[in-house]
Amino acid sequence: MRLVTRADLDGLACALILTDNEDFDEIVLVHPQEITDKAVEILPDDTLANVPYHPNCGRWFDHHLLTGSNETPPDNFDGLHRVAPSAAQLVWEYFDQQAKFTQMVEQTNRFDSGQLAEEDVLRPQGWILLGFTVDPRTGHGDHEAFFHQVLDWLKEHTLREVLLKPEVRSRITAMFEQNEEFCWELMQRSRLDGNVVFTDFRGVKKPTIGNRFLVYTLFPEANVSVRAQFSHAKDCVMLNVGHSIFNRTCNVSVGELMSDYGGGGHYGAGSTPLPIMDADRQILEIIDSLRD
Ligand SMILES: [Mn+2]
Repeated sequence: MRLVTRADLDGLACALILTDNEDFDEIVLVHPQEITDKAVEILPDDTLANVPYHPNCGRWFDHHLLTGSNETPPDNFDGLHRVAPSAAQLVWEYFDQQAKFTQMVEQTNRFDSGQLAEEDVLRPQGWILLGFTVDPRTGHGDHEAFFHQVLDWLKEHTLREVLLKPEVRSRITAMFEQNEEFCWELMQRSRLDGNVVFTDFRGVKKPTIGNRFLVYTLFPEANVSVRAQFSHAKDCVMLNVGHSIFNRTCNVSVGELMSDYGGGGHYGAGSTPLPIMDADRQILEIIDSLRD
């Protein structure tokens, strides 16, 4: 039996609860788009968590919107799906809300749904801090190996002990240094189009990675952000769109909008690949759809 999940804090919390209750032979880390694109093989006894539904899987937990680019599960599927702050919340409910995971799930809910204060972005602590260090979107190298390592540690140690591990501490230090540089790059590469802040990292060879919420501390007048950068394989442009977590006035469903272009996501955040040749036109179109 395999667990297929995403290597972020939500995936980590799902994995902790699932492996506490059942034995898994392997934990496979994927990007949600790989499930949508059917780019990974899914087996009949696979448990999927925090990723879209795949018709081959045995059990499924997810909290994303079901949009046009997703497969629809049968009514009697095993697992849980509804719009919720995190997939971990649903896995936790499925296994009778074990008290030892309550705090982790509460904090994962806050982190995954962006219910954060400016303080959590600038000076994160506890699960939120761990969340930023494991998050693939924060862009540290080798995040999959790190995810497995942190998962193993959390089975044996308290959160405080894990945050004190040298490997974790060095990531935290690197993250704060990068955030400073990232702020500088954001200021240079972003422009405000009414309520939309658009950041174009396509011209940057190796974009600095940084906290994805920093843009909202720098552009408090924007209520939604659009960020373009080349995909890892440089075969398309990846567009990331998100409602500001501080200025909560954007009422366009980002997940729906992204699914019009083949991507997906939540009401408040999502992403889509765009063909390189057509990206400029489609980006303008998307910004237009997001304008107040
Ligand atoms: Mn999630």
